This record gives sequence, C-alpha cells and structure tokens, in this order.
Amino acid sequence: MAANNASAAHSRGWYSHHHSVKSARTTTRTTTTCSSCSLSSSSSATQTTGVRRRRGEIIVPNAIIQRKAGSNYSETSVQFWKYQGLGNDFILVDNRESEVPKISPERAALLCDRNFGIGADGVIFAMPSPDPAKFDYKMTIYNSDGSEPEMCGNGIRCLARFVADLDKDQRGKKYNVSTLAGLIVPEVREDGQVAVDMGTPILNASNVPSTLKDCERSHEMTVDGEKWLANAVGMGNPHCVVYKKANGEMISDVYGLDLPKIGPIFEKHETFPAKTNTEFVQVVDKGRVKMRVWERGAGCTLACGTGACATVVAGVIEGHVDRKCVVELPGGPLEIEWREIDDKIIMTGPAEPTFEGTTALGV
Ligand code: ZDP
Repeated sequence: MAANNASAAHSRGWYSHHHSVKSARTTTRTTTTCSSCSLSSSSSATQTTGVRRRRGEIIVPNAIIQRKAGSNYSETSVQFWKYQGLGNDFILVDNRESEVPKISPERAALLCDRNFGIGADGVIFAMPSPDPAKFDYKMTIYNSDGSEPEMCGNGIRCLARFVADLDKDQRGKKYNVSTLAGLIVPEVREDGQVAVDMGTPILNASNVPSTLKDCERSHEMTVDGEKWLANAVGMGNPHCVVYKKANGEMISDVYGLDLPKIGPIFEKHETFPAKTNTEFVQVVDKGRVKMRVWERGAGCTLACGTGACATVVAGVIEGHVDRKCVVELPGGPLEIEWREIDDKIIMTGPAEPTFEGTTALGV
C-alpha cells in the first residue's frame, strides 16, 4: 500500500485496500458454507436469481453459471466499501447521486460470493432521500442471493457509520432512513457504537406475514419430523423465533443444532408465505440469551439485527426474558431494549469499516 494512501486511510480512521480481480477464471466450482458453524449447505438459495444448481456436493451460484467464459468484467467498475457489524458483512455503495442502484441483483449475488466475488452477506446502497422533508437517505439492500429484504438491522448500523464516515459527520448524529419497513433512525454514538430506533414490532400474524394463528403466543411447527414451538414476529421482515420443542423442552445448546439442515426447512415453511428468517434461542438468564440465526436469502450468518430484536420480543411474550436483554450472537453481543413507554425497540451494537476498493467484476 502506498504511504500516501495509507495516511489518507488513517485520516479517515481505517486502512484502504484496493480490490481488483485480475485473472479471468472460468472454473465454476464453489461451495456454500455456514459461516458460524463451518458446515456445507445446499439450500441457502435463492429467490430472484433462481435456484442454485447442485453438481455433486458443489453448489454453484446461478450468477456464475450464467456468466460466459471471459465475460466476467463488466463495462462499469463500481467503487465500494466493506463494513461489518458483528461479522454480518456488507458491500456498501454510495448511490446518493442516482435513483437507480449501481449494481443489479444478479451482480450483487456474484459480488457476495466468498470465492468468486468480494464476499459479503449482502449489498447495501445509500440512496437519495425519497422525501427530503422526512428522510436523510434511503437504504436499499440485496441479500447474498440477490433477493431484496424490507429491512436489515446490522446493515442499517453499517449504513449509518458509512454515511457518517463519507461526510465526516460529527458523532452523535441521527439519520432518518427510509426503508421498505418505513422510517428507521440510527445514531452513531461518541464511542462508535450505533444505536438504532428500529420502530415497533409487527404482532399481527397476517402482516408478518405468517399463517400461524396469532403472535400472542407460540405455535407448533413440524420441521423434518420434529415439533417445535415458534413465535411469528415482524420487524419489517419476517421472523420465526424458536425457544423450545413442542414437548416444552427448552433449547439447551444452540450450537448443537444442525442449522444448515433445519434452517432451510423453516425458511421455506408454508406458515411463512414470504419465507422467513429463523432464530434459535438458548436462555442464559432473563437478561441474556444465546441466539443463532438462519437468514432468509443469506443462510447461516454471524449476526442478525432484526433477528435479535424479534428474539427479545418473542422472549418477552413467552416470559423467558426481560425487555432489556443482551443477545449473544456468533459474531458478538447486541443490546436490545423493547421500551414499554412507546413500544419501540432500540438496538445498540458495533459497525466497522474493513476495506474499500473498486470492482469491475460483473455478470
Ligand atoms: O429478511 C431477510 O431476508 C434478511 N436476510 C435480511 C437481512 C437481515 C439482517 N441479518 C439483519 O441484521 O437484520 C442483515
């Protein structure tokens, strides 16, 4: 890294890393692995980019199959920044000059691939405000399979830190961000942590959307022959929260669960017509739980902000936890508070830049 480059990066508080793809690889072999349990998975695929095809044990993203040899450089190169919140990592794009995302969903899926692309759980665009009187920016996000979720808790912390870093904003600034789940308000605090007003949870089953009878209590779901008790919670995006088996047995070792096996079955279960994120929760005490997540469209990730919020909401409804609770994810802890006075959820956690670069890789 050139010295002037390094000092420019230092003055912004992080190191610069120029990402470029030099060799035109034609091989199409890659695997999908679970980042928090290192197991291969065959089923974290995909809505908008089509089903990933299996070749033996090898899962090949469609974006790569469709790419013709020698065509992996696109006309346009895109500058990006990489951020992570508790190991949930995102490619950030400054898209504030245009209403149209600079990267297509198919290209996003390719760039998120950890072997053929940059590697990320999703791509997030800082978009222009749809209504400057109400919002500072809009957040658009694609999952690693190219599908578009309504909201992303870790992602919005990264977005806030990203625009604060770009504009060299004072710490303590709050941003009114427009999302498909409505107004969400992150604040980059003095200590670099980002506290987000995530709004109120959706506790009307058909709005989650879920066909479970209601959100007031847990309901039985059969997955791979086993009966679980699940709560439906909406955070803009759908969540299915599981604390116990239908026989009343609480989850006692969340790391003993075979997520790549059961996660995809929950994800596509008929009781969640828009598919679902699923959180598996082990209670430590009323103020602390361990949670692992299987994300819709992204598989096993190290953290899920909206999932941590849904975990506390379901835990309070079921009497397992207090309204103020630390959710320990594979990537680290998130502080969640479901406020009694206004029903809003405040999520507090880190968001850090890791590198920036330019890519011409495309489909
Ligand atoms: O709802 C979905 O399809 C999720 N995969 C979106 C991403 C949610 C995320 N894990 C979060 O932190 O809320 C990024």
